[in-house]
Amino acid sequence: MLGSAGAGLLVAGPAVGAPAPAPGTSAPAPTAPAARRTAARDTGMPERFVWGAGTSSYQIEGSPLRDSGGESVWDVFCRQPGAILDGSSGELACDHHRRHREDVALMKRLGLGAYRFSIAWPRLFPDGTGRRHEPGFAFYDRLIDDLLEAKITPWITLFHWDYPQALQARGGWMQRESADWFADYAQAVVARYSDRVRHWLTLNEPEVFILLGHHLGRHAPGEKRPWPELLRICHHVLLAHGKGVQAIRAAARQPVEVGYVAALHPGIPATTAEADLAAARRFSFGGLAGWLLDPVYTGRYPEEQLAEYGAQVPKHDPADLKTIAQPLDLFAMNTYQGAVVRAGPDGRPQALPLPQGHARTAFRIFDMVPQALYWGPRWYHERYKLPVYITENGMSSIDWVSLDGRIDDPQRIDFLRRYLQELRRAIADGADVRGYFAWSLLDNFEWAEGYRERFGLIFIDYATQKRTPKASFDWYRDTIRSHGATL
Ligand code: IFM
Repeated sequence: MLGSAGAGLLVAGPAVGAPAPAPGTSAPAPTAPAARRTAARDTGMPERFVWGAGTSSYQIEGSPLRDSGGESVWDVFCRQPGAILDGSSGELACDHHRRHREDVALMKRLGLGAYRFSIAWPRLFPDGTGRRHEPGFAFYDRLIDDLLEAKITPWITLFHWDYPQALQARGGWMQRESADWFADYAQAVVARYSDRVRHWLTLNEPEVFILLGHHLGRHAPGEKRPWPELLRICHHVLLAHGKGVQAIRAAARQPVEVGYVAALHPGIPATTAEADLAAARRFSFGGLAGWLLDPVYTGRYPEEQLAEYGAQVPKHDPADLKTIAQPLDLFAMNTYQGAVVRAGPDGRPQALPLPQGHARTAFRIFDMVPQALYWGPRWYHERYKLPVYITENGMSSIDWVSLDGRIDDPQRIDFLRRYLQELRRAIADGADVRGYFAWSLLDNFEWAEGYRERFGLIFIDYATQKRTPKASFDWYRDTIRSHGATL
């Protein structure tokens, strides 16, 4: 999803210096209560650990336009010649809108405790605000009811990038009013479903949709705005989150848990030296990703980036930061990789290139760096003191149906096992991690890459819409069954 140009802006700085040692092997473990350590090592994950998988609306459902809903910026973007690598779109995707029953049955077979999905805003409000589209609301009623019947806890993300085109036409996130549009939408969704749904996530990976969609032009709506305008968008998106949380809490019909999902690329200390530990920690809060964390959790823009962005930071009412920093119940992180970091000569973090031939996934911008799930939860919990959930982790591989009908994806199994082992080690060493959501339940529309990247535990034959569980599906089912003891 993010190429090197984008990744460099999201995190503290470009990769420089000598090759990294094997990630994480030389750094110390955090100290932790011995009881917790023993529990996680001997018996797998802690008792109430949540085993989940995730998807998002535009990537699997099929466009709301097929159901007389509204258009999203992705419907429009996909029509631009050359925007999507294989010329495809999410028009039909996995046709989950019509096949959700079958998909919920597969989730049940997998033994999922929780399913994270997003709501397509234009499916409910074709114009973004105002007029409601009842068939859209009814679809999520059915999905939620089916999940509950299968004893799977729904986790809803309110916004995973399919912004209503009607609002984009009114200026979109450049308008301060966009925060109220989002809050009104959040209020309506929570009023409708919170009798049955307790887990709410406001925005998915704001740093990614802002950077790729509004600066690099690689994602919808395809804008290439200069940095000062991007920072204004950031401010409005953060305000939308804050107002959204207020709306969720005001509309909720039972106690709820609310979070905000960041795409994070944690720093892994190159050695046990204090300076390297400090550099890795600092790296984990750098760049645009860090810019969008502190306001949410501490009510302040981070000093380091304030100094760097200087006069480009938009003038804002300090009261906005109070609105943005609503109390949250959890820290949600999507993590696919991390960077091995050491302290540079000036003490600043230096990300080291991974050793030559280092393991990479099929989507070549994603390296395999399992220690990201050891250090990430540690750094973010240390700073924000909230229970951590890994809301996305997984990989795309080159999967196909073998002659015997099986889909063997040993690399995905190895990837998931390595990352989950690191997560278990983090828990054993004291990190408060409460759940893990594999990305993704189904192969799906991978944005600008189209259908070329397959992230699913379930293979989709897009010509027939046939679903076939991959070998990793069986592996994850067994891991869930053993509650991580077989890791
Ligand atoms: O498919 C995406 C998802 O929509 C957001 N996080 C990263 C995934 C893999 O690129």
